[in-house]
Amino acid sequence: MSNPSRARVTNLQKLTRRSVTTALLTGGALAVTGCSRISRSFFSADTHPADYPTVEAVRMMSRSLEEKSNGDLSIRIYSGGQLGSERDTLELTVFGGLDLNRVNLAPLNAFAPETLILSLPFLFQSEKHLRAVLDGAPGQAVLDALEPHGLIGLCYYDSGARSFYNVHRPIITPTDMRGLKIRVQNSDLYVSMIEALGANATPMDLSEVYQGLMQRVIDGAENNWPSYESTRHFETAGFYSLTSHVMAPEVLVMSARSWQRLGNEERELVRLCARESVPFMRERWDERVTASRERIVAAGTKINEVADITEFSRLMHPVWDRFVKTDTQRNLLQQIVDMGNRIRD
Ligand code: GTR
Repeated sequence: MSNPSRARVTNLQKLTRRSVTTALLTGGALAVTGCSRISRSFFSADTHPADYPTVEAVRMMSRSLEEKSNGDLSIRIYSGGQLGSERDTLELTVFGGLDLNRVNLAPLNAFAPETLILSLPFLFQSEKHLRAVLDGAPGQAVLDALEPHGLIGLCYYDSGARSFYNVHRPIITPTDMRGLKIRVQNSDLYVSMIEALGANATPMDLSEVYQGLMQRVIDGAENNWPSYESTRHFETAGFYSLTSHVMAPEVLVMSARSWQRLGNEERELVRLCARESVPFMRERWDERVTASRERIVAAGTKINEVADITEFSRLMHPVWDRFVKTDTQRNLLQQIVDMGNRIRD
């Protein structure tokens, strides 16, 4: 069977990639309308397919931008990883070759240390805790921390909880992880989390994972229900073990270069429409988690609870100290932990 993600990177798409960059560099996304108003179509990337909640949310954002700007502003989405991996498209975004990008926080970990905080294992006590943090001051502080790196953080989207899956066996205790080669996103934090459990971490782009599992280059990976389903990894890696070790969110960013080209009113509109797409996305996300889980169960995937989640948490916890180094990070972390305690009490 062919790898569905990889098959998507065709010559046509390489061409698309080139033409998007060329179009933007030559001002191709700008068009003068009949009454000499400038209309602008932002170019946006997503690794997920067109029916994934993150893509649907940006599509919804485009509709409300168009409506509120009387047709002057809109978004053209390149979904399904057409423009490359998250790491590549982020570079393009910083450089101004792409206006918008929906990515996970993981590829930002290397250059914005504040993003590491929201990616720490076993940080959030519940979805309620996560959403309160993202909607509150700590969430905003992490979005603001992206600006010096050439990105404007617009909003977060849900990503649920990530759990391990593999081709061999159910992971019931951390000992079951020993020796497994687990694909991770390109982030040192993720590498450390896997090593803390005695497994071997292999950083790899998402588009290569299906083939990697098929050819046993890797034994497993980790992700949420919708990604495990939409990438069809469940077809080869048939054991999904509910560790729920990370709840790092998705983020929608705009290139600071594109941002600088906007007037104040346009900026406000972009921020407003991004904010408005969040509750829509959460609704779509919750539905998608249920639908994905049903599809995975129906396919005969072996799903298991772990014996004692505190064992996983205890082993992974030392990575907090390794990656939380600055006062700003410590401050953020403290706020998040305090919020969790308040919500629980
Ligand atoms: C998904 C996430 C993507 C990407 C992917 C991965 O859950 O939505 O942005 O981070 O995981 O594992 O590469």
